[in-house]
Amino acid sequence: MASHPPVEAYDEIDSTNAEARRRAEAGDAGPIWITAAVQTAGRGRRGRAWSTNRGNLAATLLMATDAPPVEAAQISFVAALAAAELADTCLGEGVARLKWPNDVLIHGKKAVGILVESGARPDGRLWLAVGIGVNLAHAPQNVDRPAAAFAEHMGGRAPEPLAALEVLANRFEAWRHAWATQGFAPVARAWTVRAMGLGQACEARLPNRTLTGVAEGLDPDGALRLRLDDGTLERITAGDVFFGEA
Ligand code: BT5
Repeated sequence: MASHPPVEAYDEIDSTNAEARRRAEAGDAGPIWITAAVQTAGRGRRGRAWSTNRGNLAATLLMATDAPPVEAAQISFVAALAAAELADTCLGEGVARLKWPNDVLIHGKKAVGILVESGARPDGRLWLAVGIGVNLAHAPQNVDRPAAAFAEHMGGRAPEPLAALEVLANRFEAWRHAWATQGFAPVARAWTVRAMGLGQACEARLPNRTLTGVAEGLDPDGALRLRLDDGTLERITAGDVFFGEA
């Protein structure tokens, strides 16, 4: 079995991604998993908040890479696959579906969020903070879109966060290895098998505009191919996409 980087566990922290960033900016390249039972300032993408209640998993892998930034961002698909495989062990094969770029949904509701942050290191490499939040035991009620927790769909109790991290970190290591040795293609293939919404009507809310069309699939670099209503093809590299949701 792939052995994963060491784990450092806190009871409470502001945000495991913030801690990874602090360490990276102080010169630490990892690799290390940082986890906390409670986050007081968990963060999502684009300044949004992420809530972590006790019983859920919040973890960030701090690592360094030689890959250029565009390629390095593909690590978020590695994280999504690892989280989906953690879900398989709790919920059964294939229950978890992936939504571009890296949400994990259970029966259409978000159960996992992923936030990748990065920066330049003095040695010219990049540091990456790959943050993964998993609703193992609880789903928050006061969020914009419906959320799910693993426990709601399991016969028994959800795993303890540290036990779940053990599975997640091993699956992450296996996919990171595939990505490092074979490139993005195997990751993209596995992601596509689990993807929701491909071939369906899609609304992409980008920082400065909203586009509608049909989601055709992943480009070789991880961008989402969106066929617009007028027939032209757009590559979506950042933003939020919606498939028949509000
Ligand atoms: C994400 O952002 O989905 C990335 C979340 C990453 C969280 C991990 S936990 C470990 C590490 N440390 C951190 O501080 N962060 C990472 P985004 O796609 O922007 O989604 C955020 C939105 O999801 C919020 O605006 C809420 O509406 C909703 N949300 C917040 N908490 C949630 C939860 N626990 N479950 C489902 N949805 C949630």
